[in-house]
Amino acid sequence: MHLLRDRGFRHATPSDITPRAVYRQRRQLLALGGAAALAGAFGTNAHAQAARPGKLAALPGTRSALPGALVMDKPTAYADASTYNNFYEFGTEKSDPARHARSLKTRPWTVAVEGEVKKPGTYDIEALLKLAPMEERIYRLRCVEGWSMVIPWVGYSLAELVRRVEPTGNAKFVQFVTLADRRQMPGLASSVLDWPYVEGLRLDEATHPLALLTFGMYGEVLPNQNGAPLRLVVPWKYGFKSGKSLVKIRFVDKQPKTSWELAAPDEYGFYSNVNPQVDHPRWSQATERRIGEDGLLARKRATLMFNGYEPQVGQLYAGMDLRRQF
Ligand SMILES: Nc1nc2c(c(=O)[nH]1)N[C@H]1C(S)=C(S)[C@@H](COP(=O)(O)O)O[C@H]1N2
Ligand SMILES: [Mo]
Repeated sequence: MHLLRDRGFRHATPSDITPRAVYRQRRQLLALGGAAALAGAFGTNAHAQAARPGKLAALPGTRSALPGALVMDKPTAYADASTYNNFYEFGTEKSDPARHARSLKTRPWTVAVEGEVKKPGTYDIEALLKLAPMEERIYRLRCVEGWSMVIPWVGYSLAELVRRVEPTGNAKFVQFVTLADRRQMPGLASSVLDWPYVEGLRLDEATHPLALLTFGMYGEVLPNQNGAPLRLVVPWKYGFKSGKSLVKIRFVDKQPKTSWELAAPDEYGFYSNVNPQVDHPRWSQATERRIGEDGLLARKRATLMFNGYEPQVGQLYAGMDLRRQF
């Protein structure tokens, strides 16, 4: 029995998602005209793309030199990455966050660091922006629902912050707590998840250099619907591990519960590593649709172990039974 169903909600399945993506693709083609669309489909790669959308404040980052940090796949169009979102605090439809997050107040903003650290405290967003040099990292992000995007994020390794707060020997896990404000977030009226949205990582996952504390995308500050003013991006895990609009980071000795585990423990485990060999109980995880590629060529991509980051992160899970610890 699925708790999500008890809550009157079932996470979207890949078959629910495709028609919307096809519709979006058609609309884009109409808007762009054939020639421009062809150039978009075949003419660029990740390293050629430089133009920023010009909608929000610039937030440049130096191209990352970290192995695996710049995937060569063509980046998803900004228009898609900023309008096809999961951010349940603003509603469960993909179009809800772009519509309802507009009014989210991202200043003033602080992040509390608590628990097993020698330097707990409250960090202001302006201080966090200056804590380490900003890098641009082009990551795949794959949602557990079976779609993926390629996004040029701007931020720095979460490890930079972790190092400065000095975890004690008891810190084994990190819990991430995101904003839950009923006055600003209409989705909190729904019981689809327990609020606030909480996520977690093992300390060694949190300090892996690919785990990105993220402040921007496409050379600008994050749009609210993508998790402004700061979020996590953990590229080798399903998208829901990447909590948006963080307000608290807590270092703990025991594995913390996460919102998705609490909602449906048989569907969502703590680790949630992208794994084409471990299906979701209601659908296969072997393939994925890249948003923006649907429709025209109707190409399905094979999902890669650890979302393609196996050379960098595989060692973290050596000796684990990833079917049991999914
Ligand atoms: N606070 C919060 N963070 C969240 C979510 C959410 O509902 N609330 N959804 C997650 C899911 S399911 C995905 S796939 C990614 C989507 O990030 P994007 O919209 O920037 O692509 O955000 C994750 N972070
Ligand atoms: Mo997701």
